[in-house]
Amino acid sequence: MREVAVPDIGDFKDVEVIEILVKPGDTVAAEQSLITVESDKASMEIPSPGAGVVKELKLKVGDKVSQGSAILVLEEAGPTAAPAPKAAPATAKPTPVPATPAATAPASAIPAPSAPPRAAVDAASAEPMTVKVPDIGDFKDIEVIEVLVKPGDTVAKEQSLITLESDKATMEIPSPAAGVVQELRVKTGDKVSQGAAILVLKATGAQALAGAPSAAGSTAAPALAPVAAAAVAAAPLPPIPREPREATQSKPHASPSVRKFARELGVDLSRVKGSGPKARILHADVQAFVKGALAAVPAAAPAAKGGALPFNLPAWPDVDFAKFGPVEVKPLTRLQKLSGPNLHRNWISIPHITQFDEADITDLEAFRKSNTAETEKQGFKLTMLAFLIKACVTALRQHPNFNSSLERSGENLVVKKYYNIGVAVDTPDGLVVPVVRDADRKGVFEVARELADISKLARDKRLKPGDMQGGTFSISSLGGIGGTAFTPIINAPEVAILGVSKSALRPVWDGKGFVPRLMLPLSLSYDHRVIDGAAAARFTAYLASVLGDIRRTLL
Ligand code: CAO
Repeated sequence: MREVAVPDIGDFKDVEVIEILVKPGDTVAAEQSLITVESDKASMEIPSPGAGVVKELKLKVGDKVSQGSAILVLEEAGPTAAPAPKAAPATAKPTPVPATPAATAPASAIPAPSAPPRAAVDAASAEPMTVKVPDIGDFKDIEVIEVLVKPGDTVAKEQSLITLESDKATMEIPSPAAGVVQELRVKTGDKVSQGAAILVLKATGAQALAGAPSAAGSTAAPALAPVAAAAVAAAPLPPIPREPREATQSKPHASPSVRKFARELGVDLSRVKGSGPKARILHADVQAFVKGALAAVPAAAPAAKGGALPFNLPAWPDVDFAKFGPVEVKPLTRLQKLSGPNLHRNWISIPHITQFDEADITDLEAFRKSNTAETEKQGFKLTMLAFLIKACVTALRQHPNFNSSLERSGENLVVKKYYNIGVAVDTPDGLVVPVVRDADRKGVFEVARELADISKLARDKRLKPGDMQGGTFSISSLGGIGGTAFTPIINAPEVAILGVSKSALRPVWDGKGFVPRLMLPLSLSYDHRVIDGAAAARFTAYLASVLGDIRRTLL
């Protein structure tokens, strides 16, 4: 029994395990890949130091590992074909090394994530400069699997120029300077070694050269080469393994940046068809996959189309209803056709939770009624909804995350400092959600007047697209119709929506006895990626307290 650990991987620390390629019970051959680790610019597989049976895994996907981190426990199958590593007998070798005398020294070094090898430049040249493959140790004839720039492109310093790949290691070669690509000297499929010209770069300004020591004492020439050379010397490319990929695994074939891109979008690369050489997955393939998946969503909605559903669900049933009785076919309205796919997208892409609560609006209703005569004189109704809008603004101020949007990248929450409340309006053609803008700056009468105006515009089909944009939170009130609770669908990119049902008189215990109180049911749907359950419960409890004592909107 032997514990297999991460080998000497140079300065490569806290690097993420992106795949575990074996499981307990698996029989592995010597040199068979066990895990894949990945930094920003390089990925590599760590092969088994010997043959045997995997007894126990010591890590999981997402763990960060460094040299010496335990990978698994291996029950060895007697003497193996793999030669025992000299320095660390119980350690997986990062990659097998070609049997050349010079190959022994850098065998275990792979690039540090913080300092990937930079492309070398022709030290003697002034602008434009030839960017070359840096010192990549003893490894020769590595295939260029992607050329990431084209003539005319402006590149930033450290921007990846090409991707090189051997059977088990992939790495991107970043630019040593900022500039404009003038000419490419490589193409996909070329085999390159140290010193091979990658492209001709015209550096843009002094900034690109700043901080670089001068080349061989020259003061006039742009001094990029020593920087590149130093970085490369410290971080040679991963050694090249002997085993062909096909012999070991069938994991998707993609460069680190493509893997990262796919992870950001939540794309499972095993479902993406690669269009590159040897079915390699390119950026464009991931993009095409996402576009296809998005396009499939609206197509899946109408039953008549019978199209394929996303997530490999069975196709929508295509039934001849007329076989079972008389039917009438009514075309969907334009509005339904537009809003349906949006509702569907929101429903399947947002993890919805609905929090239910109720507010005691006895006093509020009395206050509303005491003011209705006055607003009616002015020509509009003072509805409960106007008070709800004001109360929501107060709750949103107190709980700002409910007035936010998740950035598309999923990296940031954009919290809005304005309060535009969308209101779902039921029209004969379908649902529309016009927006009451800057509700925080308007009095309840003004909100009520505006509500009357926009609901009329909606029902007369006179809303303009701008009237329905810029919302930060929505309310869907079915209180005038009935029901006790429902689960409204969030109006993306908002993160929450309040559903309101019909208020009713209920017996409420006041400590001494039951008293009749007018209770308003609240149903708050929220995006669980942004808001957790406790926050939602606090929000509705706070909102109920505001509705219970509307003076709180003044605080
Ligand atoms: N509880 C009890 N009664 C309520 C109430 C509540 N929560 N909310 C409103 N009412 C009453 C009103 O007081 C009014 O009574 P009166 O006619 O006696 O004065 C009556 O119900 C009708 O109200 P309303 O609908 O005219 O006014 P509103 O401000 O409450 O709502 C609007 C306006 C535009 C939201 C509403 O007309 C509407 O379209 N609601 C449907 C929204 C919808 O479809 N949501 C679903 C989205 S998800 O598919």
